[in-house]
Formats: sequence, structure tokens, C-alpha cells
Amino acid sequence: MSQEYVERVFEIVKKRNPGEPEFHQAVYEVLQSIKPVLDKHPEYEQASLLERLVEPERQVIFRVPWQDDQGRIHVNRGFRVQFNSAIGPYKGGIRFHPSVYLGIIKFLAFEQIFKNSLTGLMMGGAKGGSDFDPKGKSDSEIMRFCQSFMNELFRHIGEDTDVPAGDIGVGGREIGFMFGQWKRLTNRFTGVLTGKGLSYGGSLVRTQATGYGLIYFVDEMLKDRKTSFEGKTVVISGSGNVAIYAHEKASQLGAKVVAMSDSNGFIFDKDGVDLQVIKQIKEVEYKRIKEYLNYKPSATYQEDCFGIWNVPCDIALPCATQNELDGNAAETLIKNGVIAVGEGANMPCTIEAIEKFVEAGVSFGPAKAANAGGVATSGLEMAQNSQREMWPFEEVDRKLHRIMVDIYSTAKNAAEEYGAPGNLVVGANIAGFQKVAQAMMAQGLV
Ligand code: NDP
Ligand code: 2IT
Repeated sequence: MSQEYVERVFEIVKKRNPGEPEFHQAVYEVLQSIKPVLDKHPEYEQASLLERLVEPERQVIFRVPWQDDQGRIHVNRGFRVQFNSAIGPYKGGIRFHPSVYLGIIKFLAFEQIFKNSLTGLMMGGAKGGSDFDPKGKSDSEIMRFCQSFMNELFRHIGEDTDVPAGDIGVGGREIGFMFGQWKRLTNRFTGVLTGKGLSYGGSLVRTQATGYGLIYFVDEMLKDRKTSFEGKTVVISGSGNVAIYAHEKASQLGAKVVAMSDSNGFIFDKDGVDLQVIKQIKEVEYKRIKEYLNYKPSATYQEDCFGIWNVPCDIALPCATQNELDGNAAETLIKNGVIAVGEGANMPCTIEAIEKFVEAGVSFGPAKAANAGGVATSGLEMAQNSQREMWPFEEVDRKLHRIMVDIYSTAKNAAEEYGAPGNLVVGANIAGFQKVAQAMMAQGLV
């Protein structure tokens, strides 16, 4: 019965959202996983719960005009998709990348609903962004773009309405510019954005949170295999916020990270990638990863970012972008003996790749569980802002660790309860969905 319901809803999604394959993919995965819950709760179908769940509550698309340093005028497109507010104010990052279009923002906002639910905190699902390309732009250009973006976004957000944060292309610098403009437009100082600087309401550990959280989660997966990060070889794609702090924590736990990448290519360093060099190149200079060879001539660089999955490793952590690891890459990793894969990015593995990992008995940590540490710590930043407090590093880190351990056991238990033991994809989707479904049912037809 649920099979028919899920198929019907998926057809609606495809018809109503043409040309948005990433959104279809994200919805498909969730709908497939939650069938056993729908069988147990026929009242969900009667209430057209899925039809409502797959339709965003609100979608905003706006013009973002800005002027470059030469005085030329450019126009980009801005988005905010407020997908679901059943369990809290909308919450989710902002992405600046040329590949951004409505379908990308919708897939990310949809994923965010269940991820935020898994954290156990009161946060609904949203995402925003623009097709603006920050690469090669000066600080002043970035500032003017962020100010123009906020000139429209400000009317849709608020500390109890919708609280954006960073994502690809949006880090501390951009959050600072956007916060400044929001404050100027509204004459208010509240926690309307997270990922803020420490001098104006940011939380300790937010910068590290997604990467650290990913490693805390994968550590739980490894414990179930009676092993740990100690002595393991790790490959991490990307070299941005998530990748850098995944490297930092994995190394603290005794692993060796031998490869990292950016959208141009990947570096391999058999002695272990030097994180200080990566931080210098990426966080300070905003340059390309091939610069690494200027610091470490014994390392190698290949101009093919997807080639990184050919590097043999025990643990693979895709931390760059969606669909960066496909079925062929999964086969190569399995052949090379990978034992665990943790998704730091959102939807980095294709459906085919996930199937191959699960079939081969590789421990697989799906994004909405494994990378939830970022938004969880954003939730902690919101709590601190509401209290006008700043908690010490150790306290936030302890809370983050606790949340990741809890998400792991919640997903694992849900998978067992619904007949898919060990399948964290199914477990995370079911556990994330249940709370949202209960809240939507309780709140009537909205
Ligand atoms: P950053 O902008 O800091 O870094 C992104 C990294 O991924 C860069 O190395 C970038 O390379 C690479 N990358 C981006 N797009 C592509 C592409 N199309 N092909 C290949 N490589 C690409 O972003 P984050 O580290 O914040 O985000 C990385 C992933 O983690 C995203 O999927 C994001 O949604 C997810 N995420 C982020 C969270 C956060 O708190 N920041 C929380 C949870 C998930 P280049 O510099 O060449 O563009
Ligand atoms: O994908 C994500 O979870 C994020 N980019 C972080 C969102 C947030 O609100 O901290």
C-alpha cells in the first residue's frame, strides 16, 4: 500500500518540479526509506502528509544586482526556500556557487528538514543561496554582493522565523557582511544568522562543528566494527570548511589523511596532508589546492577532482559537493578495501554508489546524520544568543559530541526497529521523518 502511495507522490514531485534532478533524487531516497512507517500509519496517507511534505511552505526568488571594482554592474539570482517549519523556525545555510539554481536549493532545504529533526533541537528546514561565483572576487566585491543579497533577504528572516548560516562559498567573512547589513536595515541586534564571528555573538566550535561532528559520527560507526581512527588511512574530498575540520579531528584521533581536493584537482601526500598548509592556502589566501606543492614538493597533484577516489584508503569522507562519488568510484574504493564512508557534504554519493557500499558491507554514514554537527552547533549558537551567553569551547564541543552519538544510536535503532539493521540511510530517514510527521499531524491542515 505504501509503495503505491510513495510512487504517486513521487510522480507529482517530478511533474511539478521539472528539470530538478537533485531535488527528485533527495525526495526519492527519503520516500523509499519511510515506506515501513507509512504502512504502520495509514492516517498519514489520509491526511495527505507526503503531498504536503514535498511541497515547500514558501519559496522566494529575487534579483541581486551588484557593482564590481571596475564599476560594472552584474545581476545574480537569489533564493530562499523555507521548506518546513513543523518543528521549529526555518534553519539552513546559504550557498554561493555558480551551479546554484532552484533545484539545488530545494534538494538542500528538503534534506535539511530531516537533518535538523535528527539533531533533537527545534529547527525547521530551509536553504538559500545564489548563482554568484565568489572565486577571484575582491573583499569589497564580496561585501557589496552580500549587502545586496541581504537587501532583499532581510524581510524574510528573523531569529524566530528563519535563521540562515553558511554553506559552500559562505563562511565567516560573508556571514559578517550579511549580519552587518541586516542590523543596519532592521536596527536590531539578534541571533538572526549563525556562524557569526566570536566578537559579535558567534559560538565557539561552530567553525569546526561539521567536520568534528562527522568524525564523531564515523567514530561510532567504527566502534561498531570494533575498530577506530587510530592508524587508518583517510581520503577527504574538498578542502573547505567541512574538509579542513574533518582532517583536524581525524588526525587528532590518530588517522593519516593522505589526499584532499578542490574543484580543479586533488593532492596526494603519502606522509599525510599538512593541515596548516591547507588552512593557509584555503582560509587565508583563498587560493587553489595545487599551491600545496610549493610548500610540499614531494606531494603530487592531479588535475581531476574525481580521481581522488582512486587513492587507496580505509575511510573515505566526501566533503565537497553533491554527486561527487558515483557507482564507479564506489567500486574502486571497495576494491581498494575501504571499510567506512562518511558523507560530510550533502548528498555527495549517488544512489548507485550508496547501494554498492551497503551491499559490500561498508559502514555508510548518510549526510543528514553524519554532517548534522554543523547545524546542531548552529542550534547551540541560537540558544546562547537567546540567553545572551557564550559557552566555553569544551562545553559546546561536549554537547556536539553528545548530539552526534545520539544521532548515531537513533538512526541505528530506527533501522533495526523497521527491519533494516545496520542501514543508517533507512534509519536516519525514518527517525528524521517521524518527529516531523508527528508535529505536522498535531498541527492540523497547514
Ligand atoms: P566550502 O565552500 O568551505 O568548501 C567547498 C569545497 O568543496 C571546496 O574545496 C570546493 O572547491 C569544493 N567544491 C565545491 N563545489 C564543487 C564542485 N562542484 N566540484 C568539486 N568540488 C567542489 O564549503 P563547505 O565545506 O562549507 O561545504 C562542503 C559541503 O558540506 C557542501 O555539500 C555543504 O552543503 C556541506 N555542509 C556544510 C556545512 C557547513 O556547516 N559549512 C554543514 C553541513 C554540510 P573549490 O574551492 O574549487 O570550489
Ligand atoms: O547543510 C548544512 O547543514 C549547513 N550548511 C549548515 C546549516 C546551518 O544552519 O548551520
